[in-house]
Amino acid sequence: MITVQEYLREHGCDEDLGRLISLIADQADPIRGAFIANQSYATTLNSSGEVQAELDAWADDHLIRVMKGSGLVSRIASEEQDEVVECPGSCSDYTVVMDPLDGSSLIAVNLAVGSIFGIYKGPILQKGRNLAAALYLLYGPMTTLTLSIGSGVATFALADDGRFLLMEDGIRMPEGSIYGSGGTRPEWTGKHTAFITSIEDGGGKVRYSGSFVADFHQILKYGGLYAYPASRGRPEGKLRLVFEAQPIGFLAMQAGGRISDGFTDILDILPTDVHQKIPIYVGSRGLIERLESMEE
Ligand code: AFP
Repeated sequence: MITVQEYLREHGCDEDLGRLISLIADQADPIRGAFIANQSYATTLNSSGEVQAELDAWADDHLIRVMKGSGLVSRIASEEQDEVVECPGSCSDYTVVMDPLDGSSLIAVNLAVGSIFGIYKGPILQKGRNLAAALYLLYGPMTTLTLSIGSGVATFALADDGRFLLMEDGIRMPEGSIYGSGGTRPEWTGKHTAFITSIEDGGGKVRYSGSFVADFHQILKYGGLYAYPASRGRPEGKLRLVFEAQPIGFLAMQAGGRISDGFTDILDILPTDVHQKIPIYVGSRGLIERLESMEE
């Protein structure tokens, strides 16, 4: 059985980056351990104006405290923080961008949720293609870690002894027909409606839970499409470029899939604001290319 630490060494991962990834992996247990105790909604709003669950704030505080204390991170941008958190005294130049708890409203109904991380060398506002690593924790029937350090994608499962053990390496996203789209049909744009209809006409099967990490993970394994599109009332979509689209897009690309805003590859977009939102289409390469070739 290969542990995540052994995998990182075998793949020639930079030592500090490997230590940082290990540190993040070690937080899976405390985060999922907090689910029972912290289920209510706080009265606070996050930077995107969304009501925070207590757990959102707890996971955010916990991760920032652990990373700040590690000396391995220079700055942290979190979906839950208005401002970038500077970490003076760091021995490295790594930036972590994160959604500490993605899909947290699903915890009350015991559906799978996740945590998303991107790690850059240098400043925050970079193209997603520059990521040194992207990873997510998925708290489902198993707790898993899905990771890329730029040499393919691997998934590890958390064992009883606290180690993440390799389940699958070299994951390739197949062409597939599972699909899920956020938003509501009356609000969708003409192009989005036509695209989803074409998938349905081709025998597509809807699977959408409301947790980006969980919904993406099944697309990674089975192929197909996850979308959170622009809508008439919300042209920028709902999901965040830096915290969600870039890390998940990097993982999709490393598995042979694609991420797009409907027109262009999201990994080529230079963010101008940490909290910027973007319409997202992520999934099998063929489907995304078909979407991009469709007329508006
Ligand atoms: P939170 O991170 O605020 O819980 O939002 C979840 C999310 O950003 C993403 O995980 C889901 O895919 C999407 O929102 C679900 O949104 P809808 O409830 O509008 O479908």
